[in-house]
Amino acid sequence: MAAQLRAALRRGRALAALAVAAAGGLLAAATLGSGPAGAAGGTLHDLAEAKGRYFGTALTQSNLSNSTLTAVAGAQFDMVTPGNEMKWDTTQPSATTFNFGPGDQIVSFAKAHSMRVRGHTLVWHSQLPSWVGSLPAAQVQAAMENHVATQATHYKGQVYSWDVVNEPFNEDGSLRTSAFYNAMGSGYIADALRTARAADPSAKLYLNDYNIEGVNAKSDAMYQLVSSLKSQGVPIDGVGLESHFIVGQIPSTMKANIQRFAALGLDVAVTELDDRMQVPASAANLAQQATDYATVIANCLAVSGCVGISQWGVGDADSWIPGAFGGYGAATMYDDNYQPKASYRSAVTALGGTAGSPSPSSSPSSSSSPSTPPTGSGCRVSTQINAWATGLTENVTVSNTGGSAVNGWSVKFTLPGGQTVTSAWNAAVSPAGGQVTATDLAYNAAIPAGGSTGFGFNANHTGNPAAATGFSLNGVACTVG
Ligand code: 9MR
Repeated sequence: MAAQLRAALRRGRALAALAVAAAGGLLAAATLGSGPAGAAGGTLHDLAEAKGRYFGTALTQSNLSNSTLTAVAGAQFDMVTPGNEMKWDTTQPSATTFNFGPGDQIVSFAKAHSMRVRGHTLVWHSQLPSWVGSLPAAQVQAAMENHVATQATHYKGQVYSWDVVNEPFNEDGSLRTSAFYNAMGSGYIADALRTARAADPSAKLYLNDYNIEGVNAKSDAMYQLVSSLKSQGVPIDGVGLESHFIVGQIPSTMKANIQRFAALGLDVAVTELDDRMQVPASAANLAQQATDYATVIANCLAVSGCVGISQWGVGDADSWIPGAFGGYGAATMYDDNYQPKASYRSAVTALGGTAGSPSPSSSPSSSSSPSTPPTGSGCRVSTQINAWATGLTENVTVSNTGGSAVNGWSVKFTLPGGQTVTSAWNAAVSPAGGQVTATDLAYNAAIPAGGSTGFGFNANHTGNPAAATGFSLNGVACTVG
């Protein structure tokens, strides 16, 4: 019966099934099962479903060949977001070529495991093939509508939701420049939403962004945008809060923020949850991560319009964090061996289940063993980009937020694909693309505690003029903003 309840819930009849289950006294049964890599007391999806929510993960095509990973994914989660397989660079690599093979594989896995799919993403400035950026402005709208219509039609009836526009805002709440914004102004968002609704009327249509989890300038801008879209009758069903957190930094206003979006009649989803820390992980940070996961889940459960939570990846071994933030990792509920961490057990408890005591195999693995992070370290980076059709200028300001002066620095970062550095100032920059290191020029080697330094470069690009990402200062990951 618990299986029938799960199946019914996954078919989207959550409330009706819940009523039936409660009447039949089955609710308790739904919390008793435990699958691979679970603490005693119920899987994440069983527990979430009993609360009328889903609990999802992100999977990439390469993840599907890791049987340890897929066993945990299939047992614990009931929603899948393709990590990369439904992005424009995969699904329409040239104007006349559509490739839905990789996305279809993720959908097949989801179907085979009775999971639903969050489609991600139709319109995004990133992972956008260069041919789109090279189009004359007058052709961008038709290209965007064709892309949205073709992709949403291909997956019609197979996805629960679409992140129709991904990451439309800058940190200050202004709309981000992109091929779409540049050609069509802010109206590209409503146009994409209308086009998606026409293609797949039953998919929930979302706008999704990061750093909008708490109340701030960026989430205010999202709030104003979705309010305005709703008042104009533009189809919009939900807002996705990516939720890429740093341990100990869950915004205190997250619940209030979810509440204000839900009060507009919108669904809210936590779409890409992770909670990174310096590695090797300290015991204190792993404990804080457990608290953080419980806080996020409680914030969602507190608001009926919060429909579910997805973690970005299954475990620390497949997480995007170490590749993007040098020196950081251990961001998920499963360690490098797909053993549940303290954050998994606290998630179970926050969902109303009973977490067992940690088994020997669920103690921190080698990459997340306790250690003391370097003291006095810390940095914040802000970037400023001026781009044109084939080139860009990027200026980077690095602030030393640690407690002691830096004497001699090297700043590592990742350039988006297709960008090649042609000249630099105030730093030696090499290599010209990919993972890049900028080194001080002796005269600017010192950055006092609380002080900052700046360097910059010119680069060619092939259609993606986005800022560099994954900055670290002397091996310590920097926050951006
Ligand atoms: O997880 C994705 C990673 O494999 C890609 O390299 C990266 C490139 O942009 O995108 C990652 O997923 C992003 C998601 O699509 C949107 N929000 C931020 C996610 C992490 O970068």
